[in-house]
Amino acid sequence: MNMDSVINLKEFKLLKTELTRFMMAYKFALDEMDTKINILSEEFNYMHEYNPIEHVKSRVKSPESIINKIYRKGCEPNLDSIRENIRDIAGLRITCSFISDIYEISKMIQKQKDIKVIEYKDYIKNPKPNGYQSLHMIIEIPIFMSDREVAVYVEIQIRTIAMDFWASLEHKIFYKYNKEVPQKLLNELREASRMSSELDKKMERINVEVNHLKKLDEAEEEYIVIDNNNRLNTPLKFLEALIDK
Ligand code: 0O2
Repeated sequence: MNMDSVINLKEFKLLKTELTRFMMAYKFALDEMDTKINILSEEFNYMHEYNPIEHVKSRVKSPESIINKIYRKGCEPNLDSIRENIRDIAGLRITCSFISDIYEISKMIQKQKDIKVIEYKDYIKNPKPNGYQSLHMIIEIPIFMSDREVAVYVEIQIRTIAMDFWASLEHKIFYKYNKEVPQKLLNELREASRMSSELDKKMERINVEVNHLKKLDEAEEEYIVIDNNNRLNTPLKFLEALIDK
């Protein structure tokens, strides 16, 4: 038997194990983040009778996309360099109901002690030139394996339904379109982003006003309960009774 091929086979097996471990860490990081987001969502719902999270999507970047990015960024093709340079191998996208929910959820994530925020990009306050909006964070989270602990980067994108609608369609329209996009279309795209941002703001305003009305109703209901003990059902009857006395 050729000894060179035996060594190569051993090396190949080692490489395969290392590669599998490398990719598994990203899957585990996403499992951990999914659990964290589910806890936040359920607890928030229970405490505030309101769920700010519309839906959550997670994905591990495909080997093909990783290779394309290595090539695009010109980074060294070894695992350490890939880990350091390609920080969105694990990606989590959280779609929220309102803009304020985005910041609320982002703060809740940042406060967790095992999470380290590495990068924070606010494309809502500063949209990209094409109109893209989202809150991006690169976080680092520890994963405990059978014989080691590894710190894994996860990219978190938090956006509203309207921001997600715009980004999904923009991606669909321009995916694999490598030519220069005419200025007229770029302007229209930015305009669409501005319109969706207006819609977000309007929905948020309506929500704030309705919440205010709900609070007033609740206060009145409490008042009625107190009155019920005195057989007086509404503030008006209470006043009438006072005048009669
Ligand atoms: P995919 O397939 O979604 O993963 P990076 O290239 O990540 O090292 P960059 O470009 O500064 O550095 O990162 P940034 O700005 O945080 O954006 C990364 C991701 O945000 C992208 O990942 C997209 O998912 C999303 N994104 C950014 N800009 C746009 C945009 O103009 N339109 C849409 N639809 N999505 C955008 P990937 O790796 O490009 O793609």
